Amino acid sequence: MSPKVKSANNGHCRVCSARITPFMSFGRMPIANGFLRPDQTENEYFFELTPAFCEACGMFQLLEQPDPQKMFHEQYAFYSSTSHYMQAHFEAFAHAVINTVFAGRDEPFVVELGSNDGIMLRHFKDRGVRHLGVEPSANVADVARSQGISTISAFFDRGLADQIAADQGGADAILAANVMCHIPDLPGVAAGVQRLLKADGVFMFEDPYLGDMIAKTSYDQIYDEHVFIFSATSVQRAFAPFGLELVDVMPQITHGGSMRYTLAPKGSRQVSKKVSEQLAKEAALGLDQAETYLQFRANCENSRAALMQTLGRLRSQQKRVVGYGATSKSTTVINYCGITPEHVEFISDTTPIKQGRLSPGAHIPVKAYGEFAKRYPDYALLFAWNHAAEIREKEAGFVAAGGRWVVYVPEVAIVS
Ligand code: JHZ
Ligand code: ZN
Repeated sequence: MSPKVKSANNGHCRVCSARITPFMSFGRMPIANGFLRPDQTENEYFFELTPAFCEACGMFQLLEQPDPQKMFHEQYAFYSSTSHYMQAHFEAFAHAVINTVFAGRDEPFVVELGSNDGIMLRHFKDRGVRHLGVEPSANVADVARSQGISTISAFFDRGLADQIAADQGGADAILAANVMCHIPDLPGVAAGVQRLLKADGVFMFEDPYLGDMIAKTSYDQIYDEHVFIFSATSVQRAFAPFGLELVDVMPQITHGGSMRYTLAPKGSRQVSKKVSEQLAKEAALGLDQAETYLQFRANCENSRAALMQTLGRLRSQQKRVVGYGATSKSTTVINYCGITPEHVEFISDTTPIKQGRLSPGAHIPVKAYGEFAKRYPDYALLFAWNHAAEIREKEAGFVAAGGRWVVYVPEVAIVS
Protein backbone atom coordinates (compact mmCIF):
# COMPACT_ATOMS: atom_id res chain seq x y z
CA MET A 1 0.00 0.00 0.00
CA SER A 2 1.14 3.51 -0.70
CA PRO A 3 2.56 5.18 2.40
CA LYS A 4 1.03 8.50 1.29
CA VAL A 5 -2.55 7.58 2.08
CA LYS A 6 -4.17 6.62 5.34
CA SER A 7 -6.15 3.42 5.53
CA ALA A 8 -9.59 3.64 7.11
CA ASN A 9 -8.82 4.04 10.79
CA ASN A 10 -5.93 1.62 10.31
CA GLY A 11 -8.03 -1.23 9.02
CA HIS A 12 -11.17 -0.41 10.98
CA CYS A 13 -14.63 0.45 9.64
CA ARG A 14 -15.15 4.19 9.12
CA VAL A 15 -18.61 3.89 10.67
CA CYS A 16 -18.58 1.30 13.46
CA SER A 17 -14.82 0.76 14.02
CA ALA A 18 -14.99 -3.03 13.58
CA ARG A 19 -11.95 -4.60 11.88
CA ILE A 20 -12.25 -4.82 8.10
CA THR A 21 -10.13 -6.41 5.41
CA PRO A 22 -10.40 -5.76 1.68
CA PHE A 23 -11.98 -8.55 -0.39
CA MET A 24 -10.08 -7.53 -3.55
CA SER A 25 -7.76 -4.94 -5.03
CA PHE A 26 -8.30 -2.99 -8.25
CA GLY A 27 -4.60 -2.22 -8.17
CA ARG A 28 -2.72 1.02 -8.49
CA MET A 29 -5.13 3.86 -9.24
CA PRO A 30 -4.79 7.56 -9.99
CA ILE A 31 -7.28 10.26 -8.95
CA ALA A 32 -10.44 9.47 -10.97
CA ASN A 33 -11.01 13.08 -12.02
CA GLY A 34 -7.30 13.87 -12.20
CA PHE A 35 -7.17 14.73 -15.92
CA LEU A 36 -3.62 15.80 -16.69
CA ARG A 37 -1.99 18.43 -18.79
CA PRO A 38 0.74 16.77 -20.88
CA ASP A 39 3.40 18.35 -18.62
CA GLN A 40 1.87 16.83 -15.47
CA THR A 41 2.30 13.13 -16.23
CA GLU A 42 5.55 12.68 -14.34
CA ASN A 43 4.28 13.53 -10.88
CA GLU A 44 1.03 11.67 -11.09
CA TYR A 45 -0.33 10.48 -7.77
CA PHE A 46 -1.38 6.86 -7.27
CA PHE A 47 -2.92 4.84 -4.44
CA GLU A 48 -4.19 1.28 -4.10
CA LEU A 49 -7.94 0.93 -4.67
CA THR A 50 -9.14 -1.70 -2.21
CA PRO A 51 -12.83 -2.12 -1.34
CA ALA A 52 -13.88 -3.76 1.91
CA PHE A 53 -17.18 -4.86 3.39
CA CYS A 54 -17.81 -4.46 7.11
CA GLU A 55 -19.47 -7.59 8.38
CA ALA A 56 -20.48 -5.81 11.60
CA CYS A 57 -22.47 -2.88 10.18
CA GLY A 58 -22.79 -3.81 6.50
CA MET A 59 -20.97 -0.73 5.18
CA PHE A 60 -19.21 -1.15 1.83
CA GLN A 61 -16.19 1.16 1.83
CA LEU A 62 -12.68 1.85 0.58
CA LEU A 63 -9.82 0.89 2.80
CA GLU A 64 -7.73 3.80 1.56
CA GLN A 65 -8.86 7.15 0.26
CA PRO A 66 -6.58 9.97 -0.90
CA ASP A 67 -6.75 13.30 0.95
CA PRO A 68 -9.95 15.18 0.04
CA GLN A 69 -7.89 18.18 -1.14
CA LYS A 70 -6.40 15.93 -3.85
CA MET A 71 -9.87 15.25 -5.23
CA PHE A 72 -12.00 18.36 -4.59
CA HIS A 73 -10.37 21.66 -5.39
CA GLU A 74 -10.42 24.70 -7.67
CA GLN A 75 -9.92 22.49 -10.76
CA TYR A 76 -12.59 19.86 -10.05
CA ALA A 77 -13.44 18.37 -13.44
CA PHE A 78 -17.03 17.19 -12.96
CA TYR A 79 -19.78 19.71 -13.67
CA SER A 80 -23.18 18.24 -12.78
CA SER A 81 -25.07 20.08 -15.49
CA THR A 82 -23.46 18.24 -18.45
CA SER A 83 -26.41 15.86 -18.85
CA HIS A 84 -29.90 17.01 -19.87
CA TYR A 85 -31.43 14.07 -18.10
CA MET A 86 -29.70 14.98 -14.84
CA GLN A 87 -30.96 18.56 -15.13
CA ALA A 88 -34.53 17.28 -15.37
CA HIS A 89 -33.91 14.82 -12.54
CA PHE A 90 -32.79 17.52 -10.10
CA GLU A 91 -35.60 19.85 -11.11
CA ALA A 92 -38.04 17.07 -10.22
CA PHE A 93 -36.21 16.39 -6.91
CA ALA A 94 -36.41 20.10 -5.96
CA HIS A 95 -40.08 20.34 -6.87
CA ALA A 96 -40.88 17.20 -4.87
CA VAL A 97 -39.28 18.78 -1.78
CA ILE A 98 -41.09 22.10 -2.32
CA ASN A 99 -44.48 20.47 -2.91
CA THR A 100 -44.36 17.86 -0.16
CA VAL A 101 -41.88 18.67 2.63
CA PHE A 102 -42.32 22.44 2.40
CA ALA A 103 -46.09 22.46 1.89
CA GLY A 104 -47.64 24.79 4.46
CA ARG A 105 -44.32 25.89 5.96
CA ASP A 106 -43.42 29.53 6.50
CA GLU A 107 -40.16 30.55 4.86
CA PRO A 108 -38.53 27.13 4.76
CA PHE A 109 -34.74 26.91 4.65
CA VAL A 110 -32.97 24.30 2.52
CA VAL A 111 -29.30 23.38 2.73
CA GLU A 112 -27.63 21.28 0.05
CA LEU A 113 -24.35 19.51 0.74
CA GLY A 114 -22.08 19.29 -2.32
CA SER A 115 -24.25 21.59 -4.42
CA ASN A 116 -21.76 21.60 -7.35
CA ASP A 117 -22.76 24.13 -10.04
CA GLY A 118 -26.21 24.67 -8.50
CA ILE A 119 -28.03 22.14 -10.69
CA MET A 120 -30.65 21.52 -7.96
CA LEU A 121 -30.57 24.67 -5.82
CA ARG A 122 -31.39 26.91 -8.78
CA HIS A 123 -34.95 25.57 -8.66
CA PHE A 124 -35.30 26.64 -5.01
CA LYS A 125 -33.81 30.02 -5.83
CA ASP A 126 -36.21 30.44 -8.75
CA ARG A 127 -39.15 29.82 -6.39
CA GLY A 128 -37.79 32.32 -3.85
CA VAL A 129 -36.89 29.63 -1.26
CA ARG A 130 -34.18 30.51 1.28
CA HIS A 131 -31.27 28.21 0.43
CA LEU A 132 -27.60 27.59 1.05
CA GLY A 133 -25.18 25.41 -0.90
CA VAL A 134 -22.07 23.94 0.72
CA GLU A 135 -19.56 23.09 -1.99
CA PRO A 136 -15.82 22.64 -1.36
CA SER A 137 -14.77 22.62 -5.04
CA ALA A 138 -14.38 26.36 -5.67
CA ASN A 139 -14.66 26.35 -9.48
CA VAL A 140 -18.04 24.64 -9.60
CA ALA A 141 -19.24 26.72 -6.60
CA ASP A 142 -18.32 29.87 -8.56
CA VAL A 143 -20.64 28.81 -11.38
CA ALA A 144 -23.49 28.55 -8.85
CA ARG A 145 -22.67 31.90 -7.23
CA SER A 146 -22.53 33.60 -10.63
CA GLN A 147 -26.17 32.53 -11.06
CA GLY A 148 -27.22 34.07 -7.74
CA ILE A 149 -27.29 30.80 -5.79
CA SER A 150 -26.02 31.29 -2.20
CA THR A 151 -23.03 28.99 -1.84
CA ILE A 152 -20.15 28.66 0.59
CA SER A 153 -16.98 26.78 -0.31
CA ALA A 154 -16.31 24.48 2.62
CA PHE A 155 -16.44 20.86 3.76
CA PHE A 156 -19.54 20.17 5.87
CA ASP A 157 -19.03 18.98 9.44
CA ARG A 158 -20.35 19.56 12.95
CA GLY A 159 -18.48 22.88 13.28
CA LEU A 160 -19.92 24.25 10.05
CA ALA A 161 -23.39 23.04 11.08
CA ASP A 162 -23.05 25.08 14.29
CA GLN A 163 -22.07 28.13 12.30
CA ILE A 164 -24.91 27.82 9.76
CA ALA A 165 -27.46 27.20 12.54
CA ALA A 166 -26.21 30.27 14.44
CA ASP A 167 -26.22 32.53 11.36
CA GLN A 168 -29.30 31.31 9.51
CA GLY A 169 -31.27 29.04 11.83
CA GLY A 170 -32.18 25.35 11.52
CA ALA A 171 -32.89 23.67 8.20
CA ASP A 172 -36.27 22.34 7.11
CA ALA A 173 -34.50 20.10 4.64
CA ILE A 174 -30.91 19.06 4.13
CA LEU A 175 -30.29 17.52 0.73
CA ALA A 176 -27.34 15.80 -0.90
CA ALA A 177 -27.05 14.04 -4.23
CA ASN A 178 -24.01 11.97 -5.09
CA VAL A 179 -22.19 13.54 -2.19
CA MET A 180 -22.67 11.55 1.00
CA CYS A 181 -20.81 8.59 -0.50
CA HIS A 182 -17.82 10.90 -0.99
CA ILE A 183 -17.33 11.95 2.63
CA PRO A 184 -15.04 9.67 4.66
CA ASP A 185 -16.09 11.02 8.07
CA LEU A 186 -19.70 9.88 7.79
CA PRO A 187 -20.25 10.05 11.57
CA GLY A 188 -19.00 13.68 11.49
CA VAL A 189 -21.50 14.61 8.79
CA ALA A 190 -24.30 12.74 10.59
CA ALA A 191 -23.51 14.79 13.73
CA GLY A 192 -23.64 17.96 11.63
CA VAL A 193 -26.99 16.99 10.11
CA GLN A 194 -28.37 16.15 13.55
CA ARG A 195 -27.28 19.61 14.74
CA LEU A 196 -28.60 21.61 11.77
CA LEU A 197 -31.91 19.86 11.10
CA LYS A 198 -35.09 21.24 12.69
CA ALA A 199 -37.07 18.81 14.87
CA ASP A 200 -39.56 18.38 12.00
CA GLY A 201 -36.96 18.58 9.23
CA VAL A 202 -35.86 15.89 6.79
CA PHE A 203 -32.52 14.82 5.46
CA MET A 204 -32.74 13.39 1.94
CA PHE A 205 -29.81 12.06 -0.01
CA GLU A 206 -29.22 9.84 -3.00
CA ASP A 207 -26.19 7.91 -4.17
CA PRO A 208 -25.30 4.97 -6.40
CA TYR A 209 -26.92 1.90 -4.84
CA LEU A 210 -24.96 -1.14 -3.72
CA GLY A 211 -27.68 -3.54 -4.86
CA ASP A 212 -27.44 -2.28 -8.45
CA MET A 213 -23.65 -2.37 -8.41
CA ILE A 214 -23.62 -5.99 -7.27
CA ALA A 215 -26.39 -7.07 -9.65
CA LYS A 216 -24.81 -5.38 -12.70
CA THR A 217 -21.13 -5.88 -11.85
CA SER A 218 -20.80 -2.11 -12.31
CA TYR A 219 -17.52 -2.06 -10.41
CA ASP A 220 -16.67 1.27 -12.02
CA GLN A 221 -18.71 2.95 -9.27
CA ILE A 222 -15.70 2.16 -7.10
CA TYR A 223 -13.10 4.94 -7.32
CA ASP A 224 -11.32 7.34 -5.00
CA GLU A 225 -14.26 9.74 -4.52
CA HIS A 226 -16.74 6.99 -3.64
CA VAL A 227 -15.49 6.03 -0.22
CA PHE A 228 -18.85 4.34 0.49
CA ILE A 229 -21.40 2.50 -1.62
CA PHE A 230 -24.58 2.53 0.44
CA SER A 231 -27.48 0.16 1.00
CA ALA A 232 -30.62 0.80 3.02
CA THR A 233 -29.22 -1.58 5.63
CA SER A 234 -25.94 0.28 6.07
CA VAL A 235 -27.58 3.73 5.96
CA GLN A 236 -30.14 2.80 8.60
CA ARG A 237 -27.41 1.53 10.92
CA ALA A 238 -24.97 4.42 10.31
CA PHE A 239 -27.42 7.20 11.19
CA ALA A 240 -29.27 5.58 14.09
CA PRO A 241 -26.64 6.60 16.69
CA PHE A 242 -27.34 10.23 15.73
CA GLY A 243 -31.06 9.99 16.38
CA LEU A 244 -31.81 9.92 12.64
CA GLU A 245 -34.23 7.29 11.45
CA LEU A 246 -34.56 5.93 7.91
CA VAL A 247 -38.19 6.71 7.06
CA ASP A 248 -38.32 6.21 3.29
CA VAL A 249 -36.37 4.80 0.35
CA MET A 250 -36.95 5.50 -3.32
CA PRO A 251 -34.99 3.76 -6.11
CA GLN A 252 -33.68 6.03 -8.89
CA ILE A 253 -32.47 5.14 -12.38
CA THR A 254 -29.74 7.79 -12.31
CA HIS A 255 -26.05 6.87 -12.31
CA GLY A 256 -26.83 3.33 -13.33
CA GLY A 257 -29.07 2.68 -10.31
CA SER A 258 -29.25 4.87 -7.23
CA MET A 259 -31.28 5.05 -4.04
CA ARG A 260 -32.81 8.13 -2.41
CA TYR A 261 -32.90 7.85 1.38
CA THR A 262 -35.09 10.03 3.62
CA LEU A 263 -34.11 10.34 7.27
CA ALA A 264 -35.78 12.28 10.05
CA PRO A 265 -35.33 12.78 13.79
CA LYS A 266 -36.43 9.52 15.39
CA GLY A 267 -40.17 9.32 16.00
CA SER A 268 -40.95 12.53 14.09
CA ARG A 269 -42.38 10.79 11.00
CA GLN A 270 -44.08 7.59 10.10
CA VAL A 271 -41.73 4.98 8.66
CA SER A 272 -42.82 3.89 5.18
CA LYS A 273 -43.29 0.17 4.70
CA LYS A 274 -40.96 0.49 1.73
CA VAL A 275 -38.10 0.61 4.25
CA SER A 276 -38.76 -2.84 5.70
CA GLU A 277 -39.41 -4.19 2.19
CA GLN A 278 -36.06 -2.85 0.97
CA LEU A 279 -34.24 -4.27 3.98
CA ALA A 280 -35.80 -7.67 3.28
CA LYS A 281 -34.80 -7.44 -0.40
CA GLU A 282 -31.23 -6.67 0.59
CA ALA A 283 -31.09 -9.65 2.93
CA ALA A 284 -32.44 -11.86 0.11
CA LEU A 285 -29.76 -10.48 -2.26
CA GLY A 286 -27.11 -11.37 0.32
CA LEU A 287 -25.84 -7.79 0.62
CA ASP A 288 -24.94 -8.50 4.24
CA GLN A 289 -22.96 -11.66 3.43
CA ALA A 290 -19.21 -11.70 2.84
CA GLU A 291 -19.58 -14.43 0.16
CA THR A 292 -21.55 -12.01 -2.02
CA TYR A 293 -18.43 -9.88 -2.36
CA LEU A 294 -16.24 -12.83 -3.28
CA GLN A 295 -18.68 -13.59 -6.09
CA PHE A 296 -18.62 -9.89 -7.08
CA ARG A 297 -14.84 -10.08 -7.24
CA ALA A 298 -15.03 -13.09 -9.60
CA ASN A 299 -17.59 -11.21 -11.71
CA CYS A 300 -15.23 -8.21 -11.95
CA GLU A 301 -12.38 -10.44 -13.08
CA ASN A 302 -14.57 -12.08 -15.72
CA SER A 303 -15.80 -8.70 -16.95
CA ARG A 304 -12.22 -7.45 -17.25
CA ALA A 305 -11.15 -10.55 -19.22
CA ALA A 306 -14.11 -10.27 -21.60
CA LEU A 307 -13.59 -6.56 -22.22
CA MET A 308 -9.86 -6.96 -22.91
CA GLN A 309 -10.55 -9.86 -25.23
CA THR A 310 -12.98 -7.70 -27.22
CA LEU A 311 -10.66 -4.68 -27.32
CA GLY A 312 -7.70 -6.91 -28.21
CA ARG A 313 -9.63 -8.40 -31.10
CA LEU A 314 -10.70 -4.99 -32.44
CA ARG A 315 -7.14 -3.80 -32.17
CA SER A 316 -5.81 -6.78 -34.12
CA GLN A 317 -8.45 -6.03 -36.77
CA GLN A 318 -7.15 -2.44 -36.84
CA LYS A 319 -10.55 -1.00 -35.99
CA ARG A 320 -10.79 2.54 -34.70
CA VAL A 321 -12.15 2.58 -31.15
CA VAL A 322 -12.96 5.86 -29.36
CA GLY A 323 -14.12 6.21 -25.75
CA TYR A 324 -17.42 8.06 -25.18
CA GLY A 325 -17.49 10.16 -21.98
CA ALA A 326 -14.38 10.70 -19.84
CA THR A 327 -16.29 9.68 -16.73
CA SER A 328 -14.81 9.28 -13.27
CA LYS A 329 -15.94 5.67 -13.53
CA SER A 330 -13.83 5.14 -16.65
CA THR A 331 -10.66 5.68 -14.60
CA THR A 332 -11.33 2.45 -12.71
CA VAL A 333 -12.21 0.50 -15.87
CA ILE A 334 -9.24 1.77 -17.85
CA ASN A 335 -6.65 1.21 -15.13
CA TYR A 336 -8.04 -2.04 -13.73
CA CYS A 337 -8.43 -3.64 -17.17
CA GLY A 338 -5.21 -2.23 -18.62
CA ILE A 339 -6.75 -0.23 -21.49
CA THR A 340 -4.13 1.88 -23.28
CA PRO A 341 -4.03 4.44 -26.13
CA GLU A 342 -3.32 1.40 -28.34
CA HIS A 343 -6.85 0.16 -27.65
CA VAL A 344 -8.67 3.48 -27.47
CA GLU A 345 -7.51 6.31 -29.73
CA PHE A 346 -9.03 9.09 -27.65
CA ILE A 347 -11.98 9.78 -25.35
CA SER A 348 -14.66 12.21 -26.48
CA ASP A 349 -16.08 14.46 -23.76
CA THR A 350 -18.20 17.62 -23.77
CA THR A 351 -16.61 19.09 -20.61
CA PRO A 352 -14.18 21.87 -21.61
CA ILE A 353 -11.91 21.39 -18.55
CA LYS A 354 -11.23 17.74 -19.54
CA GLN A 355 -10.47 18.46 -23.21
CA GLY A 356 -6.86 18.62 -24.34
CA ARG A 357 -5.91 16.65 -21.22
CA LEU A 358 -4.84 13.06 -20.70
CA SER A 359 -6.90 10.46 -18.89
CA PRO A 360 -5.64 9.61 -15.38
CA GLY A 361 -3.16 6.74 -15.28
CA ALA A 362 -3.32 5.47 -18.87
CA HIS A 363 -2.92 8.93 -20.49
CA ILE A 364 -5.45 8.46 -23.26
CA PRO A 365 -6.08 11.88 -24.88
CA VAL A 366 -9.44 13.50 -24.11
CA LYS A 367 -10.88 15.45 -27.03
CA ALA A 368 -13.86 17.64 -27.70
CA TYR A 369 -17.03 15.99 -28.96
CA GLY A 370 -16.47 17.54 -32.39
CA GLU A 371 -13.58 15.13 -32.94
CA PHE A 372 -15.94 12.20 -32.54
CA ALA A 373 -18.65 13.64 -34.77
CA LYS A 374 -16.23 14.82 -37.46
CA ARG A 375 -14.98 11.32 -38.26
CA TYR A 376 -16.93 8.54 -36.62
CA PRO A 377 -14.83 5.63 -35.34
CA ASP A 378 -15.75 2.00 -36.04
CA TYR A 379 -16.57 1.43 -32.36
CA ALA A 380 -17.37 3.68 -29.43
CA LEU A 381 -16.59 2.35 -25.96
CA LEU A 382 -19.45 3.66 -23.84
CA PHE A 383 -17.80 4.87 -20.63
CA ALA A 384 -20.85 7.05 -19.85
CA TRP A 385 -23.10 3.95 -19.85
CA ASN A 386 -25.36 5.47 -17.19
CA HIS A 387 -26.42 8.09 -19.77
CA ALA A 388 -27.00 5.44 -22.45
CA ALA A 389 -30.61 6.41 -23.20
CA GLU A 390 -29.71 10.06 -23.76
CA ILE A 391 -26.55 9.28 -25.71
CA ARG A 392 -27.91 6.55 -27.96
CA GLU A 393 -30.80 8.79 -28.95
CA LYS A 394 -28.37 11.60 -29.73
CA GLU A 395 -26.02 9.31 -31.66
CA ALA A 396 -28.45 7.60 -34.00
CA GLY A 397 -26.31 8.99 -36.86
CA PHE A 398 -23.22 7.16 -35.61
CA VAL A 399 -25.03 3.81 -35.71
CA ALA A 400 -26.65 4.66 -39.06
CA ALA A 401 -23.13 5.25 -40.41
CA GLY A 402 -22.19 1.71 -39.34
CA GLY A 403 -20.75 2.55 -35.91
CA ARG A 404 -21.18 0.11 -33.01
CA TRP A 405 -21.14 0.51 -29.26
CA VAL A 406 -18.92 -1.54 -26.99
CA VAL A 407 -20.60 -1.81 -23.59
CA TYR A 408 -19.55 -3.60 -20.40
CA VAL A 409 -22.49 -3.13 -18.00
CA PRO A 410 -24.15 -5.43 -17.15
CA GLU A 411 -22.12 -7.55 -19.58
CA VAL A 412 -19.47 -7.00 -22.21
CA ALA A 413 -21.20 -6.79 -25.60
CA ILE A 414 -21.14 -5.06 -28.97
CA VAL A 415 -24.47 -3.43 -29.71
CA SER A 416 -25.90 -1.13 -32.33
P1 JHZ B 1 -21.09 10.92 -15.41
C1 JHZ B 1 -19.46 11.92 -11.45
O1 JHZ B 1 -19.20 10.63 -11.96
C2 JHZ B 1 -18.51 12.24 -10.35
P2 JHZ B 1 -18.95 10.41 -13.50
C3 JHZ B 1 -19.03 12.12 -8.98
N1 JHZ B 1 -18.04 11.51 -8.15
C4 JHZ B 1 -20.24 11.27 -8.86
O2 JHZ B 1 -20.50 10.74 -7.82
C5 JHZ B 1 -21.14 11.16 -9.99
O3 JHZ B 1 -20.78 11.98 -11.06
C6 JHZ B 1 -22.48 11.58 -9.63
C7 JHZ B 1 -19.62 13.45 -20.57
N2 JHZ B 1 -20.74 13.37 -21.50
O4 JHZ B 1 -22.29 11.76 -15.27
C8 JHZ B 1 -19.79 14.49 -19.49
C9 JHZ B 1 -20.49 13.52 -22.85
O5 JHZ B 1 -19.34 13.71 -23.26
O6 JHZ B 1 -21.33 9.54 -15.87
C10 JHZ B 1 -19.08 13.86 -18.33
O7 JHZ B 1 -17.69 14.16 -18.40
N3 JHZ B 1 -21.54 13.44 -23.71
C11 JHZ B 1 -19.39 13.46 -8.46
O8 JHZ B 1 -17.87 11.31 -13.95
C12 JHZ B 1 -19.27 12.37 -18.52
O9 JHZ B 1 -19.54 12.19 -19.91
C13 JHZ B 1 -22.83 13.22 -23.28
O10 JHZ B 1 -23.74 13.16 -24.11
O11 JHZ B 1 -18.77 8.96 -13.69
C14 JHZ B 1 -20.43 11.82 -17.75
O12 JHZ B 1 -20.08 11.64 -16.42
C15 JHZ B 1 -23.07 13.05 -21.88
C16 JHZ B 1 -24.47 12.78 -21.37
C17 JHZ B 1 -22.00 13.13 -21.02
O13 JHZ B 1 -20.37 10.94 -14.03
ZN1 ZN C 1 -18.80 -1.17 10.24
